[in-house]
Amino acid sequence: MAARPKPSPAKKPVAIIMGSQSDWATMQHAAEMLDRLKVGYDALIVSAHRTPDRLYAFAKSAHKKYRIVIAGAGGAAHLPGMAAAMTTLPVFGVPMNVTALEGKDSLLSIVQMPAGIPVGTLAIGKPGAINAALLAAAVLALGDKPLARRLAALRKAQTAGVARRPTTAVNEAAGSKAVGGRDRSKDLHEPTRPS
Ligand code: RP5
Repeated sequence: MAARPKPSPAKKPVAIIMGSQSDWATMQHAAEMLDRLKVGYDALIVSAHRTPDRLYAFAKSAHKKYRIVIAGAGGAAHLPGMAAAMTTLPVFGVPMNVTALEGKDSLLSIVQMPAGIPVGTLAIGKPGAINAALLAAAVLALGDKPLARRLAALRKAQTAGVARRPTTAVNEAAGSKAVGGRDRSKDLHEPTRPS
């Protein structure tokens, strides 16, 4: 197994990998959060089942380019665990809500790793994708003070955006809000597409 790299300000410290193009609708929320925090990333389709050689090549060399891997997968969802088996980088797994079992299958598959090969498992779907990005940023912020300040500012803005009382208008617009009580959709940069 490859050794972990020395901490360095990599331009794209995060790899967002996903099992299928169909996962991008969910995983783009991780990309958007990283954009908001000005954290660089690559978004790649790497399927444990359909492109196992691509997964092997990615995971074996991931430490040379990245510091954190975010892996989204649905169904049998072997991607996060198999990536974690081949790298000592932190791997955060995001279960996709794409199957008849509504992501519960992916959640159980990703979370039930054997002792010795950890995958930090997030919530199913969009909340998990957003939180995987926030968690990745939090880890990177341990050695990056400007990023730590951006993360703290985002939390502060999120708190400030929560109204004390509900209103009809807020409830109707809730679907367009990513986190907190303010519609930030216009703040977002268009994420790099994986295909
Ligand atoms: C998994 O199978 C992927 O991560 C995706 O969530 C799921 C379905 O893939 P598609 O059939 O939509 O390509 O490997």
